[in-house]
Amino acid sequence: MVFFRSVSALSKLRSRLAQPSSLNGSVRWLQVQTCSDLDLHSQLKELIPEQQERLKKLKAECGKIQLGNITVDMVLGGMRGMTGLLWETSLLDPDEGIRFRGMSIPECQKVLPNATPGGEPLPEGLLWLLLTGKVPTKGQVDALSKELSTRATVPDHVYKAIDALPQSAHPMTQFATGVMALQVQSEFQKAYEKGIPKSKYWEPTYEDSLSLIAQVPVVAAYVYRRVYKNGQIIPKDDSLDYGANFSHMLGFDSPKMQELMRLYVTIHSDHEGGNVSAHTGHLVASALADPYLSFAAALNGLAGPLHGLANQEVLLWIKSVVDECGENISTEQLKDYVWKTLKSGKVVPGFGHGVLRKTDPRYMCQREFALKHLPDDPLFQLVSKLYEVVPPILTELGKVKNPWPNVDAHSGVLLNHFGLHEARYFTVLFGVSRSIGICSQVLTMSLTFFSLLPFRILFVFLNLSFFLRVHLNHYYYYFFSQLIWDRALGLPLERPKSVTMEWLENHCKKAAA
Ligand code: NMX
Ligand code: MLT
Repeated sequence: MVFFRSVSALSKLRSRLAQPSSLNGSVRWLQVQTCSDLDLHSQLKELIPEQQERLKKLKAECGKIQLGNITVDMVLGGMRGMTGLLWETSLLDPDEGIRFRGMSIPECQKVLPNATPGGEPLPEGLLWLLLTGKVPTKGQVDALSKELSTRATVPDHVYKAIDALPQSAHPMTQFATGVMALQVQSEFQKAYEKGIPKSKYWEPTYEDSLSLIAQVPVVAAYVYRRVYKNGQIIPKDDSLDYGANFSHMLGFDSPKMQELMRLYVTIHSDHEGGNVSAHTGHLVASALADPYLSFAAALNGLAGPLHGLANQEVLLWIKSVVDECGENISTEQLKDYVWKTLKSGKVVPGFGHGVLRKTDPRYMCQREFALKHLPDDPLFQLVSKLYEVVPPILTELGKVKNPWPNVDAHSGVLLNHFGLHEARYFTVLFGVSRSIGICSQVLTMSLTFFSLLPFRILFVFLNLSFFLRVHLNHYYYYFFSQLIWDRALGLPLERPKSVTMEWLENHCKKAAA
């Protein structure tokens, strides 16, 4: 059965490859195709040393090549435009938006396995893609779902740590506290204390990362039910995939909400390495802090209103528009409201970006979801109106580099439509999603898929149980996880140079002389 599903997924992929793409000529399609068609075992043998040697070669041959000039503006302007980080899992283009391992969001929607035909991608599939650079089969994704659900048991002390906070504490504070409490189980920390050699760092890092990804939805759902549903906790359902199970634990079992959650987690997972949360996670991990410590730090950055908290701010702001002007607000009234916000010294939440210079494709795919599932929702219609009204006003302001909407401009009204009305909770959903991207950068088990396929086929013919296949997956993840990115390549402590204003003034005087 798994074999046939694998074949059908591969032929689905091949037929996609045959279709004309707006991105013809791009190497990423070639990579996907090449890996599918080559002899798997020999490809594996080739790829292992290649991947391990790649960084060494890059350093040896290109180490002294310049990447650009650093200007005083860049130092004073939050390092905008300064290339200074290595981040393998995704890359952001200012005009096209994010690509996960080279694939745009529409491409991921087409080729990643889904729960229902033509439905949204399963986040486990994206996790596989981020980790390996390969499109997984449905069978592999199902096995990964099982793997994650077997790891999703949260120790009691975590709930107690959260319960020690007032119920009124911000959900992000409660969530980050829960993640910090999870750290007690860190395999990396234990192994380091026992003196594990550097060459083996990847093993406990992998262990921690998968457990963390598996457990954050449980912690997040606990926070939601504690704060908003009188502490009535809904246990996980091991028959469900990652997104559907998260939705279930929150208390939402409608198929459309499950689909929304799958899409939500997928698109919020990763946004290259320089955004505040990813960069923070990477920086903290560079000190050899374990994945729990690193991810908790990332969450604290995500909780800022210019970053992840913007999704909360957007829905609250939209509701303030409705409270003041009603749902049937005219375009002129809406313009006035936007100007009023700006004149009071606030930003218009959900618009603008540090890198993007066009509408965020994550906004666009949420818009498409809304057009398909909730076209008549009054708040969606207001969001659509804002798309017409806000960009010209921000442009008129003169200083905003990107007047277009970002991911946060849309997510709240979708959640609100399906009953998740509590805006203060929204950033927690963003946080759960980002565990996938941040941990994937720490892990790179590029070759697992190919290593497994011959064994899978053999086992299907031998009719061995699903249980056994899951455990073999586990074994092979371990075996090939020597490619854990940050650890296996020994990326160093991150420590850029800082200077004072006096230093800059003196430097500029000398440069002008
Ligand atoms: N409303 C009002 N003013 C804005 C906006 C906006 N949406 N976006 C940028 N500006 C202002 C910005 O505050 C700055 O003003 P000043 O010089 O007086 O300090 C000026 O325009 C230039 O900023 P940019 O270079 O265009 O943007 P920057 O890269 O500094 O900041 C954001 C990017 C995302 C922080 C900024 O656009 C913003 O505050 N947007 C609203 C908050 C938001 O939606 N954040 C979510 C981003 C996505 N995410 O999930 O993280
Ligand atoms: C993100 O998803 O992290 C945000 O869009 C912010 C960014 O990329 O800087």
